[in-house]
Amino acid sequence: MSQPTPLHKVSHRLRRLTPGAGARGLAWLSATCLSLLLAGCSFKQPQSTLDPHGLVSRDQLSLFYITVWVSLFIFICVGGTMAYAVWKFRERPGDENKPMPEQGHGNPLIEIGLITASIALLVIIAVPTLKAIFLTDALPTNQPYWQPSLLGSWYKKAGGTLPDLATNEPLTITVRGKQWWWAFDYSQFGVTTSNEFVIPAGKVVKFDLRSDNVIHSFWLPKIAGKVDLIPGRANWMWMMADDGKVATDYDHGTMAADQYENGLYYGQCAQYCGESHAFMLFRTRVVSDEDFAKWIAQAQQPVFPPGYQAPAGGTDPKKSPKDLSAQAWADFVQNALKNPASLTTPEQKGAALFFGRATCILCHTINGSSAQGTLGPNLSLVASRTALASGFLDNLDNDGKKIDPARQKQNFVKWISQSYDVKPGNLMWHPATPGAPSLSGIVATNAANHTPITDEDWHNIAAFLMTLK
Ligand code: HEC
Ligand SMILES: [Cu+2]
Repeated sequence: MSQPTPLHKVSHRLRRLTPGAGARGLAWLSATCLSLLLAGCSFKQPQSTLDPHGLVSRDQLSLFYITVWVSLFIFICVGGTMAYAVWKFRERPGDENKPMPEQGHGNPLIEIGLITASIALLVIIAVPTLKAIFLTDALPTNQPYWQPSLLGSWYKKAGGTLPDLATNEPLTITVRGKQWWWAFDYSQFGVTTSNEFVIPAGKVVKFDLRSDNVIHSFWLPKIAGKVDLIPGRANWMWMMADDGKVATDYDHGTMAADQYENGLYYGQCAQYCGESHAFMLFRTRVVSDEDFAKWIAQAQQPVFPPGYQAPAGGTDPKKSPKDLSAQAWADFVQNALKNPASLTTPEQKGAALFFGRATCILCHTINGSSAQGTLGPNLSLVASRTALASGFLDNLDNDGKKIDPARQKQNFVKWISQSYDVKPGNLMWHPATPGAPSLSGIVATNAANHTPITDEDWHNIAAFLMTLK
C-alpha cells in the first residue's frame, strides 16, 4: 500500500481551504471552450442560413428570429419566476419544524392571464408565419414589382433572343434529382446543364422539382429554403437572388448591392438518398442580366470536335450550326477509326477515346454530337463549372475566385480514372465488386478491343474535357 505523499496532503488541504476552486476552474474551462466553439460560428459560412442573399431566405430568417425572441422571452419569464421561487422560498436553518405552507389550488386570474398571454405570443408567431407561407406558396407574377421578372420584359433587353414562347412567364428551371447528381433544364431556351446552374440576380426564378428515382431535397440555403423532389409528384418552388438595383422598395429587410462580387452559392441534397448522398452537392452562379443572356447563348451553341476547321469554301448557309456540328462529329469519328495516326493533339486523341474505346458516349451528352447519353451529366459545359462530380472536386484557385486550369485537369484525371474512390458508390463505372480500387480495368474489359486504358489515355480524355466550355 502506498502512503499519501506530502505533496498529496498539501494539495488535499489546499482544496479543502478553497472549496469553490474546483467549480470556478470548471466554469473557466467551459467558458473558454464555449468561446472557442462559438468563434467557429461565423455567419459567413458558405451554407449559412444566417447570412441570407435572397428574398425567400431573408423572409425565413426574419421568421426564425421572431420565433427565437419570443421563445427567449418565454424562457426568461418562466425560468426567472421558477429560479426566483426556488431561491426565495428555499429551506433555511431552523425551518425544519415549521408546518407546511398553505397549498394553493389554482388562481383564476393567473390562469386566464397566462392563457391569454400564450395566445398573444402564438399570434405574434403565427402572423409572420402565415405571411411567409403565402409568400413562398404563390409564384409572384401579378404585382407591378414583379413585372421585371417576366421573361419577355427583361431578357430581350439584356441582349438575348427568345424563341417563340410564353414570355409572360418567369424563367423556369426544371431540377431533376439523380443518384447522386443534379440535372437542370432551361426548357424555355432548350438548354440542359448539370450540377451547376446560372440565374440572373433580382429576378423571380421558378423551379420545377422532379425525381425519377428516390426522394431528394433541393436546398440552396443562402437564397431560398428547401423543397423535396418526390417521384411521381410535381413539386415546385421559387426564389430570387438579391440584386441591389431592384431592392429599394421592398420591405423584407435591406439588400446589399455587392452581391456579385463572387456570386457563387453552395447548395446540396438535404434528404438522405443513398450511398453517395453526402456528396450530392451543387453550385449556383448569380449573374447580371447581360451575363445571363450571354451564358444562355453560349449554352445553346453546339460543340465542335477539337481542331475543327470550317471547309475552305465556307459552310453551307442553309445548314444550321447543329447540322454542321453533327456532320463534323460524324467525320471526326470516321476519321479517328480509319486513320488514327491523323489525330495529333491530346484533345483529339481524348475525343476519339470518348466516342470510342472508353465508351463515355454511352452515358453522357455533348450537345451537337452523337453523344446523347443521359445516365450521366450533360458534359457540354463541364469545363466551365467551378467544381466536378456534383460540386465535390473543387476547381477553383486558392482564392476561390477563378477556375485554376491545372487543378481542374488534375480533378478530371482523378475523377474519370478513379471515380469510385473519389465518390464511393457513384453510378459512373459502378464496379461489379464494391470497393474496387481502380476503374481502369473495368474500362478495359468494356472496351471494344480490350486494349487497356493507359495513364496517357486518361490525360488525353481530360485534355478533351477541358475544351468543353
Ligand atoms: C455507366 C454510365 C457512365 C459512363 C460509361 C461514363 N460516365 Fe461519366 N458520369 C456518369 C454518372 C452517373 C456521373 C455522375 C456521378 C456522380 O456525380 O454521382 C458521371 C459524371 C461524370 C463527370 C462529372 C460531371 C460533372 O458535372 O461534374 C465527368 C467529367 C464524366 N462523368 C466523364 C466521363 C468520361 C470521360 C467517361 C469515359 C471515360 C465517362 N464519364 C463514362 C455516368 C457514366
Ligand atoms: Cu439526393
